Amino acid sequence: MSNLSKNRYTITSALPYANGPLHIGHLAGAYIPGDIFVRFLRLKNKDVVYVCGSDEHGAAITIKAKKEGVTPKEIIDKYNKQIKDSFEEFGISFDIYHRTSEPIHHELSQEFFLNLYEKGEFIEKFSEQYYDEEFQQFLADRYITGTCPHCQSEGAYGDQCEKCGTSLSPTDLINPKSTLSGKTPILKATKHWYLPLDKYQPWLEKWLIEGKKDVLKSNVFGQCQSWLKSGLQPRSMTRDLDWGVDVPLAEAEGKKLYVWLDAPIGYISATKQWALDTGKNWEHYWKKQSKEADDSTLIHFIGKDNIVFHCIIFPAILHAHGDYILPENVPANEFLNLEGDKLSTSRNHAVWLHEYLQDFPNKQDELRYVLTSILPETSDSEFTWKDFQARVNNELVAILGNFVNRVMVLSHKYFAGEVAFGTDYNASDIAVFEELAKFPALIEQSIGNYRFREALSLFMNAARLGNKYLADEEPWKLIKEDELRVKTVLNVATQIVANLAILAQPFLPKSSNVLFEMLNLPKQGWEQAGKSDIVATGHQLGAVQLLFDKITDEQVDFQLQKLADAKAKNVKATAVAAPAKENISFDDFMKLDIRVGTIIEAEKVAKTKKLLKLKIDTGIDQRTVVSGIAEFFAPADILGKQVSILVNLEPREIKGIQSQGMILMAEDADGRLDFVCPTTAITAGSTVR
Ligand code: B3M
Ligand code: ZN
Repeated sequence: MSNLSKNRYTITSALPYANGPLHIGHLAGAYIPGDIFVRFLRLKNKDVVYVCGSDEHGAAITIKAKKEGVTPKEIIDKYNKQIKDSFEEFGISFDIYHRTSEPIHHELSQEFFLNLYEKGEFIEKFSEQYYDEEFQQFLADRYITGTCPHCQSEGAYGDQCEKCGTSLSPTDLINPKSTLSGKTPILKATKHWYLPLDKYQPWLEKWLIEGKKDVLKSNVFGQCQSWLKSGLQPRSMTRDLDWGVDVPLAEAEGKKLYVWLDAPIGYISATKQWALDTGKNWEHYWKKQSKEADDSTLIHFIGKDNIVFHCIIFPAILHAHGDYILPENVPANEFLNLEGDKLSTSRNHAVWLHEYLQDFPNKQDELRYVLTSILPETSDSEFTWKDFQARVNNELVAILGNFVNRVMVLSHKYFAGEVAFGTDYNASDIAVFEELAKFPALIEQSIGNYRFREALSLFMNAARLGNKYLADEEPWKLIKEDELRVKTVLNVATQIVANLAILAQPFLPKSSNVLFEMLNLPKQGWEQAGKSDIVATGHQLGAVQLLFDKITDEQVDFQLQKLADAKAKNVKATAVAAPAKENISFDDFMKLDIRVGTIIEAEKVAKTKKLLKLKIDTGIDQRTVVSGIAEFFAPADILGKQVSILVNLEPREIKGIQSQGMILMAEDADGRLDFVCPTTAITAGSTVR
């Protein structure tokens, strides 16, 4: 069952937060699938608009701004540009890449809110919420951290514990702290407008569970089912924040719309702007049409963390509004992993698109190809650089590139690039044409069902068919005795190249362009695909160009080293931030008797790597201490050094030596040790507090 029977399509890919660069996980989640689908629809001459843009509101933006010490506006301007450039480079063919900070978007979001408000859809509720007195700000979502009530781990956020995955609200947190001031917040009453998702639950069950059981991918359907099963709760559509779309009510001064209310409306405002720019009617793509006219088909491409917003919350909003079409499908992907580990922005475990483009300029299609081959369509999948290399070298170079190159080079060598006469097709030629003719429908079927990996492998099978044909016919051997047959073989092979040029368009847009250039043909639509007479006899081919070249071992090693460096750096950074221990009383602290002492003797403890035996003048006495610092300090270098020593630690026997006390050492993330010592000479026996 292919769902490509409609005439008009509204296609969206998730609006990325403009708070950081994109990585391969983003491409594999929402953008490559969306782009393949849209390119295919265009080839089929459908009326399609493909919209996206930056999501420029919410705590994701303001927290990043605070971290970098700049304004939110500077953050969104910087990353909007970077993200937009990356999309362009990879040929993600949006009709518009918009921004939710644009006035047209603020207006439309407010209109939506007011529409629901005037219908009385919202529940207005006062509730006690955490408030940072120093920053005079309510603490929504990620502005508050504390201990998770479920798994007891520190650093859970006000909306979610990332350790155990439980979704939380700020008042669930134990020992809550403001991420702004670090202080314990107070509770303060505030008013918010809630969307009664519980009220829409019966409608959602009918629309989603009954209506979309056979439409949604199973990973998507499963998530929806479990959300509905646990029962929907009213969800606040407003926030106490100073960044976002103003709530358009006099009594809501200083409040903003919840980012997940305004962001999906961004799809619509982007379409509006596109329509203004191109003289189209945006309502055809979003609003329910009259009985006679066809509704547009709305499809959201997203990653799996956005499923609830696109399958439940946004549809509920559209439904409550009433004038809008609902999504036909939400073909969300699962997650892409990298070299055996989750992709992570905070740990810098990622392949960043802007860095890839620097390291591999002109290899955009190669990454598109590999990511499409491993799209996490039904379960998580994994990118590794070795696999990237293997797929590029063994598939793109050795099969597709090799076939095209041979056809082109031989045609130029034997016939000066002319598709010479030769249509005296024999049985094997006809068999090849018959095979070739099957691909367009098969690929269409796969794309129509969001099986892009399958579609791509079908495309490669078409290239394999060509490669095999040429290897079987061996025109380079025939040329001496049967030039006419060679003409025919190269004619057949050239028709296959032309087919590949057409079939490649959804997947490998740059390479497809190069193929058409080499063929010296204008771009062809899908209706030409499968034919055996695309290139006319006597046609003059263009110059030979290289389609792909190999990825070297050095390139792979360089990328692996980069990931290893990031990991090493990250280990250090996170270890430094080890959480504080539990509080102790002042009396407890005063029990420690720490003095300044002087090292007067030092020697290695035999048969150990780490231990030094020290004699310390503590001002009280001279005593022996065994200390595990031998890897960092040579005995001769520390004689006379003043150190801090805990003198009332119970004596312990270490390697047969009575150790009377402990030298205080600082230890960094790598386990490197250094003394905690006075910076000027001070009398031995002075107390340390
Ligand atoms: N910006 C979340 C994300 O980037 C969010 C998507 C909005 S889609 C309307 O994952
Ligand atoms: Zn937890």
